[in-house]
Amino acid sequence: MRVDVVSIFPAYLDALDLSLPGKARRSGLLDLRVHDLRDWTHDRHRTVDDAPYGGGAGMVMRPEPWGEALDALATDDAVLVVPTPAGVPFTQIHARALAAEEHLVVACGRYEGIDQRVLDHAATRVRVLEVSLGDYVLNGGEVAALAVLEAVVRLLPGFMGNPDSLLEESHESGLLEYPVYTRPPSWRGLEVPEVLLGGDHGAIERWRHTQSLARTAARRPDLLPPSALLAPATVTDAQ
Ligand code: 6GU
Repeated sequence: MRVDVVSIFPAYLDALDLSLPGKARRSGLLDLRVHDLRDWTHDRHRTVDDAPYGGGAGMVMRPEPWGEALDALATDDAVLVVPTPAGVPFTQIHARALAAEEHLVVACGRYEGIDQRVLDHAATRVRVLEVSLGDYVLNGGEVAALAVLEAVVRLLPGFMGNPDSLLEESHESGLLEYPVYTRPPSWRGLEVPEVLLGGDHGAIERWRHTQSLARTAARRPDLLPPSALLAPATVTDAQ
């Protein structure tokens, strides 16, 4: 997969050299390039922002550098990903869809956002996806781009050592993950649940499913399927 990231703080994206995405880059699974938006400015001060038409606080990113950057980077087959608190909530569904693409361009905005015409113009030519990480405000798209790219890259075929571990985690099943334990069996007076110490794999699977339902009901009832809402006794039993 080819990924181009455009930012006025390209050093934010240095973290992609670490850990698992770094491994994917070195192995050739991921061709990631980070670009400085100011390379597409032409004035002495390399200006990227200006005051908003209509007034109001903050600054807006000017369309010209963004237009030139996207002309240069976003080939017609690319998906343009724009992290913004005004986007649709980014989910595992998006991560899976993006992992199947050949080419992503990630446009990291700062200030109050990018002039809307940049996105409108890009949308005449490429698929545009404006995504938000959640209901809070970051100073710019860079940290969100790191999160989106990590979620996508770990799904690339051949990325995970053991692909089975992808199937069992939170959000792949539609429920939150059950609690996990390792040795020792007793620690600071706290015991590993008995069922996990026996070898009854059916009982373990049922216990884990019940725990997942209980956790999801307590923390994210919005994720529960309607069928789970009709069986509250199962959820209560698990706590
Ligand atoms: Cl994607 N961008 C910014 N700037 N803030 C956010 C966000 C994205 N998601 C949540 N807050």
